[in-house]
Amino acid sequence: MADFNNLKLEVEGDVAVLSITRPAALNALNSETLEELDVCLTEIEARDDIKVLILTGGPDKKDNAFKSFVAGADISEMVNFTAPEARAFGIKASKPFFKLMEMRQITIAAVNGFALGGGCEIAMACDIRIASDNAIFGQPETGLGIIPGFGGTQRLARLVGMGRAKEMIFTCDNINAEEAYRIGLVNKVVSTEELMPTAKKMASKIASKGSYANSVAKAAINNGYDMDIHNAVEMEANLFGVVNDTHDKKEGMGAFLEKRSAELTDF
Ligand code: CO8
Repeated sequence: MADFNNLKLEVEGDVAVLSITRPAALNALNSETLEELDVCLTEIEARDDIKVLILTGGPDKKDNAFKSFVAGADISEMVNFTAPEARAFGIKASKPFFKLMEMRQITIAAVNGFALGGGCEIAMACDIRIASDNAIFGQPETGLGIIPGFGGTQRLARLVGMGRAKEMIFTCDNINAEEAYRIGLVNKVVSTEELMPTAKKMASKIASKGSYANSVAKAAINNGYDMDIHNAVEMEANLFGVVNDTHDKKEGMGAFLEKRSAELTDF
């Protein structure tokens, strides 16, 4: 793996934990971090040994406590952007963001503090979100005279519905983890201490299932979301055909019928 200034990757069995580590700026996303994320996620996707990826925020500079997931895009970098530079920055971000959404590994955001602006947006690009009870979500962009530009105007409405997305974006009000759970922005809320154990437990459970089947199910969910239901179900039938021609299908069903545990290996 390449060396990174703003990322830390730890692999335990078939689960990887990727931490964004810019303690001087509460893990805010600058160009370098976005470029590193793109390289790192590309490398992870090529690895057969990593089945599930957990994305989280590294510790704060002051007391080494976990205070921020990602406090947004880097305001000090964006402040002097021209329109073409801002557009290029958005496109630079869209590559790793789409990778999190579309890579064959299942992605879990373990949100351990501030998830503001680009931080809320990168969490939303992941398949699943688990929050610690001190997490804070928000889209403060219009208060800065900009709009959410890392997919927030699109992904937030898809996750929580248009009314709540508009309220969060227009008021810039932050919401706590319980409210994020209530509106469907996060899947689960746990104590700070339980955050990583819970994320790792869910990751291990996912990794124990058919990894190829999970990656095909992920593609089916993503691709079908914006299709009309007839085309979407036809696309699902086509992918169902594909997963019927695998080792894991024979092994998974064979093991059930023979009353033994399955050895699922396709990815
Ligand atoms: N960018 C740059 N630096 C930051 C950011 C950020 N987003 N957030 C925090 N920092 C820095 C602070 O400047 C400070 O640096 P220093 O110690 O050198 O003064 C350090 O991190 C610690 O921050 P604070 O002292 O402010 O910590 P507090 O605990 O007092 O406050 C907050 C924490 C509430 C999170 C506060 O830091 C804050 O409000 N941060 C900004 C949050 C924000 O507005 N985020 C949205 C940014 S805009 C965005 O994300 C747009 C995404 C789409 C872009 C599309 C482009 C095409």
